Amino acid sequence: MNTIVTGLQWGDEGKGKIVDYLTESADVVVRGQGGNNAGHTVIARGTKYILHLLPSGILWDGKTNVIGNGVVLDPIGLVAEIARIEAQGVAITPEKLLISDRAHVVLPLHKELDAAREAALGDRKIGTTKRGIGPTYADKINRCGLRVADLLDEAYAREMIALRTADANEVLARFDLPTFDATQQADEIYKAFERLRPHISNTIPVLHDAWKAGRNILFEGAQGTLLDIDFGTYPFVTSSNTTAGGCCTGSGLPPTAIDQVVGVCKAYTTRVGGGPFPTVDEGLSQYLHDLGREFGATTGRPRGCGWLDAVLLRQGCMVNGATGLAVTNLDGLDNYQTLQICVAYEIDGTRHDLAPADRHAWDRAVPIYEELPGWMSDTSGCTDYAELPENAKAYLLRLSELCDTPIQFVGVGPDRSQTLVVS
Ligand code: 2SA
Ligand code: GDP
Ligand code: MG
Repeated sequence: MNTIVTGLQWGDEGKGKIVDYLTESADVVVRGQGGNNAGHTVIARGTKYILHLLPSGILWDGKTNVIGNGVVLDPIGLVAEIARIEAQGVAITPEKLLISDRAHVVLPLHKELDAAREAALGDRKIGTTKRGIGPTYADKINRCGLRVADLLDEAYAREMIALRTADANEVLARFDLPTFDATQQADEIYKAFERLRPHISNTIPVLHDAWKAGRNILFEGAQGTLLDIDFGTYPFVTSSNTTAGGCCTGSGLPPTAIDQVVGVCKAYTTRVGGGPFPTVDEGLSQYLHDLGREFGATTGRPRGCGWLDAVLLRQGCMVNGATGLAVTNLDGLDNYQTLQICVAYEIDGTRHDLAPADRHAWDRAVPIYEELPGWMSDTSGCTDYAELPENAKAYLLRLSELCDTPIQFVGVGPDRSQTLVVS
């Protein structure tokens, strides 16, 4: 069974936890897009791990973890992450972690360009994680990027880094920002690369062979559908295809190999960074922040919170081909008297069941809400779907109807054991 786990909202849906749960029966865990802008929180055996580039399967023994070609890889960031996770007692060996030789490399200058561009945008900034994601994907598409395979030929890679640095310095100088020294930058990259070198390989046959041998492959999506470069709230998106298709192009495993797509969403909605968020609710944000919840795993930024938006989820299920929903953080709503679900938008007097493409229409989108009664009881101790309060089940059922997708998992707490299997 080959499975894609994809986020249906603006990221941070709890994918890390669902992937970790599914990893038990997986042989291979793959990241196919994004970079260390992702932050996946996994609580396993009582220990909290925050993963950025490492696939969640790294926390298990005997699993193969692949960083695919579609990922943008910051060697310095990855080495720091490996050191941090190893310090938590997890060994990261070349057998456990494979890095595609086709992945693109994030250089320090990409991070600086990311920050410079954000500063230049002023009020219209995207709210990026400043991890250099956009500039690195831009170089990839512009065909001037550096790939991991290039690093294997040091003389050539140093030449490329020098060219790229000269280009970037021109831009940075325009913003009166510090420029880079190409040699120093290449030295930093190579210092980190030595730790990664034993992990580099052509990962395409590894995945193909695993598929043909009937081993279970699990794809760990990063960010979410609404941050997808094509299907998200453009331009307030990340620079990769975060939807299910991106897992195939980002790994080399074809669409015919995929058996199921699990769409992960929270029982409410959150977003960090700029851009539209029709169902945002100040009261709900305050309530969840007061509970110590909803702060970014990578940057610690408080996430804006709002009501469940079925317009966005419906579209997310369509473009991902979700075969099941994993609804996390149900426990976050335990003590709310009355809950709302946005079932459609009204834009200029017309009802819309799907999200608009026109970026200005978002500003005029007024949510049409359906009100449902809360359950006013603690769900975090539930160990079986049947134990959930009736109103909680009714809330989930309504969500499932609105998206025309069955509920497969429900999350009632951050721990691995707090995942209820529905079907
Ligand atoms: P970028 O850095 O170019 O990918 O930013 C572009 C947009 O994508 C959003 N984005 C994210 N949104 C939620 N979570 C993300 N990762 C971290 C986490 C967030 C954190 O998983 O907790 O710690 O702040 C993530 N990564 C990118 C970003 O906010 C921009 O809207
Ligand atoms: P990801 O980027 O989609 O993997 O999600 P993050 O790890 O960035 O954010 C999800 C947050 O919700 C983390 O703090 C998780 O520990 C937490 N979490 C996940 N599922 C649940 C759940 O069902 N209940 C609660 N209370 N927390 C959860
Ligand atoms: Mg996250």
